[in-house]
Amino acid sequence: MSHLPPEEKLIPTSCVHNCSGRCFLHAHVKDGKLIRLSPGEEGPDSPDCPQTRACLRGLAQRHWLDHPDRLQYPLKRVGKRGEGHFQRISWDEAITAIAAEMTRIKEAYGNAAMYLNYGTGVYGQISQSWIDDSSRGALPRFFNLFGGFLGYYNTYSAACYSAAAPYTFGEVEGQSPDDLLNAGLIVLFADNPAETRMGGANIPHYLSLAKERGAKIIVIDPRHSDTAASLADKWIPVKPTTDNALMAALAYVLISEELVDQAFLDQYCLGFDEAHMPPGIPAGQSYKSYIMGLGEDKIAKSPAWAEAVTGVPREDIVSLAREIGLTKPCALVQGLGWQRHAYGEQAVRALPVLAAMTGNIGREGGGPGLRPGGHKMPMGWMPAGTNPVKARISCFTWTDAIRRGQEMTAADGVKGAKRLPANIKMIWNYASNTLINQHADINATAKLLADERQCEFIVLHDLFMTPSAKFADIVLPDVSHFEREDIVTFSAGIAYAIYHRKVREPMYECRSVYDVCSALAGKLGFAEAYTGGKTEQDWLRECVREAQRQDAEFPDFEEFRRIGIYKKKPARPIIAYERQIRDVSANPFATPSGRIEIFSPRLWEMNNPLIPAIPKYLPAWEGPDDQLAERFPLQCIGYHSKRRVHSTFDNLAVLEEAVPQEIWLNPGDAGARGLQSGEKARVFNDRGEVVIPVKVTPRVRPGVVAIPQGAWWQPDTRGIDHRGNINTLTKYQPTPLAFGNPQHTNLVEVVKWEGDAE
Ligand SMILES: Nc1nc2c(c(=O)[nH]1)N[C@H]1C(S)=C(S)[C@@H](COP(=O)(O)OP(=O)(O)OC[C@H]3O[C@@H](n4cnc5c(=O)[nH]c(N)nc54)[C@H](O)[C@@H]3O)O[C@H]1N2
Ligand SMILES: Nc1nc2c(c(=O)[nH]1)N[C@H]1C(S)=C(S)[C@@H](COP(=O)(O)OP(=O)(O)OC[C@H]3O[C@@H](n4cnc5c(=O)[nH]c(N)nc54)[C@H](O)[C@@H]3O)O[C@H]1N2
Ligand code: SF4
Ligand SMILES: [Mo]
Repeated sequence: MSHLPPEEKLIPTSCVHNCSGRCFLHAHVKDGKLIRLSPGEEGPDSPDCPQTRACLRGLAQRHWLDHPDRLQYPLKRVGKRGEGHFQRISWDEAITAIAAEMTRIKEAYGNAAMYLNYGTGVYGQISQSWIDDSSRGALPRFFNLFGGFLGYYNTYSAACYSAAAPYTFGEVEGQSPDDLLNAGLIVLFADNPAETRMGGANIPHYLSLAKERGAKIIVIDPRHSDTAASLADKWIPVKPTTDNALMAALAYVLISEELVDQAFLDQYCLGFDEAHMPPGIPAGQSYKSYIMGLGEDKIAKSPAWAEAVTGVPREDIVSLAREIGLTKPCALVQGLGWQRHAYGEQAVRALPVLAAMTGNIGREGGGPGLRPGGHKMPMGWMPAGTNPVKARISCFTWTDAIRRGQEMTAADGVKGAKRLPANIKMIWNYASNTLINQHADINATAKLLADERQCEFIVLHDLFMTPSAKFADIVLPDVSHFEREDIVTFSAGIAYAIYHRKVREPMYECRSVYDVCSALAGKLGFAEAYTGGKTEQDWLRECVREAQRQDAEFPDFEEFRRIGIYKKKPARPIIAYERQIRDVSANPFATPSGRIEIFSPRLWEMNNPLIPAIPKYLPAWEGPDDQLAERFPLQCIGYHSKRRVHSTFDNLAVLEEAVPQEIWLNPGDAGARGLQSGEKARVFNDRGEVVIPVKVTPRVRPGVVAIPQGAWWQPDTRGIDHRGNINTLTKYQPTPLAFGNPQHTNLVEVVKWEGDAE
């Protein structure tokens, strides 16, 4: 940077929040102080090797790093849990107290009573907070050496997706987004990458290029999302939870108008029609029978039928089906929004059927109807060893595991053990606001956590006094990722790795997760086993050695650390299931039948009408046709907004100026309630109430309201939330197959807020 003042130093670093981006940044440092962040300089931009280009949040985060509310020293709770009263303690006191409680809980209940809560605040090969695979990272390493912990599978992101997609395909593969450039038509279902995949090298980049090349883009979403607004030729506003009815009608039109690639279905798929069913299944169970009204329900899934369910006019359904059937190739892409719903498993498996019916699987410019995949970047991890506790829960069910863990079995999603050996008695909550803010039904969670006899000890490690932190017994101040070193990788149209260097010394008394775990290991007598005498940088050297082992061109450690970013331009896009489609007998799908299982015999054997063997439309609890709609007539969905990364940055005023927290309400629904933009509304159901400003807009379909998820819960003395946290309204009811979080499925009523009577 030639225009850089001589006293300013540029340090390559990265933005690493859980927004599905990883953007290269340069930190401008003067006299040891961070004065500015700018997009990292990383060579020329080109369509096939785009620059990473940080978004508004990434560039604004200096105000977050230097926020006056940063946690500065360890805190101990005084008063009742959840009241939010704390007292300063020293690190020595904190480590001593945690070690003593951990020892007590281990002796009284065993290691399976200690839960590491789901959290996505930190990515990195050492400090990663999301510990799904417990064989990596500093925190699980510590707990494994202490005798193990209750782990989780699943994510709050993609629970239904990860559980359901393998029943269709065996192994799940995604087409890489650089292949979108080969598509003639792109249909995005419940996908809003313009907000959820920001950053220059991400999916919107490829969507824009595809559009430039003449591809048509259609968005299916109850909201006119930023993606619909900025990239789409057409928006189809469907009622939430009804996409399966829409897709069934699309299949109906494809069949009726003979737009089906029968040869593809015959060769690669199981269960599309009665002639291709597994042995021993009674007649009428194939997908085609279900669609044409020859199945159990005897209902033809015609566009007229679907119009009544979905709210999408029948002629729009017919023309969408024709476009999908006639445009070759066509990329059908799913987001994760429709699977964070009641029966979220069903939509996940239905879109691949349309991709198969139109012969788009394994083809350039087409795809399997799944999420996009990405080019991989090899990288080592700080090894965590193995967890002696084998029991795991679906991450959404941790509140159940506090209440009644020992009753929980496979029927509640427990894996690795017949039943849980213990109720959860201790939670370590690292870089997570899921303890309160991000989990469903906040009022119920708050009540549960307030009872100190149930979960006896909660440690929380964060940068801020979040709504979750208020429920901790010990709060530890972490360094930010600008105050330590780590490596992150990114995988989309291109793959890359970023070394984020320490930009400045740790602030206040903040300490990193490795540092905290090393101190605790020392207290508990296994420091040497934990650290192996290594610093964080020593571990990172090993990570890079592993990358070099897998990729001969990967730079050596010093070089990588100096330049900060290593990008890999792929030779060609990833075409999902290309091998299988080329020769399915030599390369069968990883399903029991070796085919794409439209009908899944494994699901059939479960014999559960809520987990059908073929993807079906199942009317949702708290869906548009639930009786509860008489009292709470509006469907309330959440979404991931550009304003925040989940709850991260909610406390950043400059971002609130850019995108205020408000509920979207259709003009018809607003008019009926006498509400205008800028006024405040009460939004409520039997679980809770929020007060939030209204945005009256045709960008959300009638009968639906939308609140961006992630606002910091701010209850008054009556429990009414004044910040607009949607989890005040969401329901705790795990989905049937995945035991996932249906946090977008809620019925509410909205009325004008008449002021605070308190
Ligand atoms: N209603 C509803 N709820 C949802 C969702 C939804 O769509 N609707 N989405 C769900 C999804 S997909 C997810 S992934 C979860 C996400 O939920 P969480 O994983 O809890 O994500 P955040 O709310 O961003 O919380 C991350 C925390 O990490 C902290 N943090 C940031 N940087 C650091 C650091 O360097 N060190 C430490 N120690 N802490 C740090 C932040 O301050 C913040 O408190 O939410 C889920 N909840
Ligand atoms: N800016 C930003 N980016 C993020 C995140 C963030 O918090 N902020 N979080 C990241 C994480 S961890 C995740 S998991 C992903 C989440 O990615 P997604 O789950 O894909 O994001 P959502 O916004 O929940 O849902 C996508 C779209 O689905 C729509 N939708 C909701 N219900 C339905 C439905 O029933 N049918 C249809 N057709 N559409 C529906 C929503 O209106 C929304 O526009 O985003 C990632 N990216
Ligand atoms: S897209 Fe994500 S990683 Fe990139 S700058 Fe924005 S918040 Fe940071
Ligand atoms: Mo997520």
